[in-house]
Amino acid sequence: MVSPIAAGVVPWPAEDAARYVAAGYWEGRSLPFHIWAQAERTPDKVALVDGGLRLTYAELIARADAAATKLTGLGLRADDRIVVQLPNGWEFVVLTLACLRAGVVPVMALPGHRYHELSYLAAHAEAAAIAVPDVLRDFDHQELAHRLVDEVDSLQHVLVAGDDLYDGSVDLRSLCSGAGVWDGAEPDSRSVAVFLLSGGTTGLPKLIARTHDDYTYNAKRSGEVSGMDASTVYLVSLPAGHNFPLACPGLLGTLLVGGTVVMLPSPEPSRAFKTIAAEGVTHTAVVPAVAQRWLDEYSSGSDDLSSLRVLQVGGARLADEVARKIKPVLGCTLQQVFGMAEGLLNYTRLDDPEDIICTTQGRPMCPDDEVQVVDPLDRSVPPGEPGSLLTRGPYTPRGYYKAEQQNARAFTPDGWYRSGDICRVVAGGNLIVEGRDKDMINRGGEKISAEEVENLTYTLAGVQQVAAVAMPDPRLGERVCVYVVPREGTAITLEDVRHSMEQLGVAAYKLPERLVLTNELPTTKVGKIDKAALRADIAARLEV
Ligand code: OOB
Repeated sequence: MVSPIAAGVVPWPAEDAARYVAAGYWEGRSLPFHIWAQAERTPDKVALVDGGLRLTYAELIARADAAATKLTGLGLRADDRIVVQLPNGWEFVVLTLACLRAGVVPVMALPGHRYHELSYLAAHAEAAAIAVPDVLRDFDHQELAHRLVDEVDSLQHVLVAGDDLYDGSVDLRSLCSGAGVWDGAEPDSRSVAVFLLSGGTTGLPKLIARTHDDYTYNAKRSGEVSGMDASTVYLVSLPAGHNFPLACPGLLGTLLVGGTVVMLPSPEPSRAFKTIAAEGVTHTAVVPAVAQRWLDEYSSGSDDLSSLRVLQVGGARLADEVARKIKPVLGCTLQQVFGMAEGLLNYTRLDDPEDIICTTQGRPMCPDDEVQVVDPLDRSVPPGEPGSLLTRGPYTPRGYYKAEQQNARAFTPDGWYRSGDICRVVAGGNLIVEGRDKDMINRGGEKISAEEVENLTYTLAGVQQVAAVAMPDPRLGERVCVYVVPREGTAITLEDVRHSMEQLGVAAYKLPERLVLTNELPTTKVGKIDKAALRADIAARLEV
């Protein structure tokens, strides 16, 4: 028999897998099996809303089945990969369901990604296809996708959601608009359902292989702790390919319980408020920077937000003062979510005391999530003390895809994932995120690897040494700052660094927003660059 576990995917040890099956977390069916079963129970219910388009469950699965068949017609087979970089819209949902149904694995790229990221992702995943919009915010995604086909050996098809198609592009809207019945095989439940991207502390993002068994549990259990049921109307306004709006519980969790998914291109406040009022949205997910904007811009009486029951906030630390305003201003229950594409999800529960909801980032959703808080030598710290969070569990894979070297660092020999987050465990097992010991910059929920920014900055001839650090920002939490030691006789400006990164086709959110020139970088006792000192330095400069 062919193993369902593709080369390069790190499986859970057999004894753990058996435990997860016995406990009922892994149900042994594919993710689409569960969604299609739900659709058959409520065929006439509205499943998906995008502007004026409303699709019932019957229509949605008929479209996804037809699209799955057409993907097969293009030559795509189970375990083939497709890089998906689509804006929030019905095409994203239909294509994702079609892929899941046919066992074709979507690689969830982010909207901001450009040549630098997409060429790497397509090559690393050996993707056979890429799905993009034609032009979005003045950027020609279709042109870039065709350039990638020329450069990446495995890449053959460009699927385009748009009006203005090049020769050789596949019309994604028409691919996703038919009605059909899929008669292919159901994907194995242990096979990969989606590839998510890691926030990344190394040069380029790593791929996280999430299986049908584990990702179904991820979405279903999240739906339970978020109080989802068939009456749920879930608004997607963060980029849909991110784990949070995709499956925590996100759009997949909503479809698993027979609710309605509403797609919006962005969380821009006035449109989000109008949509919540018009569609009777009950649940949505935002990052802290968006929660803050919603609080600032909502004035009671303008739009009726009374349908909103749960506002999930996660992706970066939510300040306690901001958390306390959510219920009084927006009238809904706050649910803090401390999650990661690597797996572990912590949620405050809807009926937790207000103090827990506003001052902690919640607790693991699964009884078999294992968490440990350790010191730099991996020894457990006393209860209540801060330390580095390690985790294992039924929806936390034991390694990144094809990344042996990084796996040796990011996972312990017995399979614990080193989250890189500094946490404290308080009463009731709730976690408070105090900081992190990974070299990452969290710009309003978008994760940027300091090492990647440094490597890119080193491509400038005048740079002798560089260190990228987070600088505090009132709106986004953090932004990227680079400290540069220039070579003698050269002048380097912020514009030089940004321009050179733009030329390399790097996503705009990673471009440094401040540059500090210096003669030398501080070092620690062991001779490493002292990033803590640099973070303190930039914070002090901003206060002046
Ligand atoms: C979510 O996932 P990723 O993979 O983009 O980022 C994970 C990292 C965590 O390790 C932590 O450093 C940070 O983002 N983070 C938080 C946080 N939620 C995530 N830091 C402090 N407080 C929080 N509430 O960001 C993600 C995935 C699923 C659901 C929600 C968020």
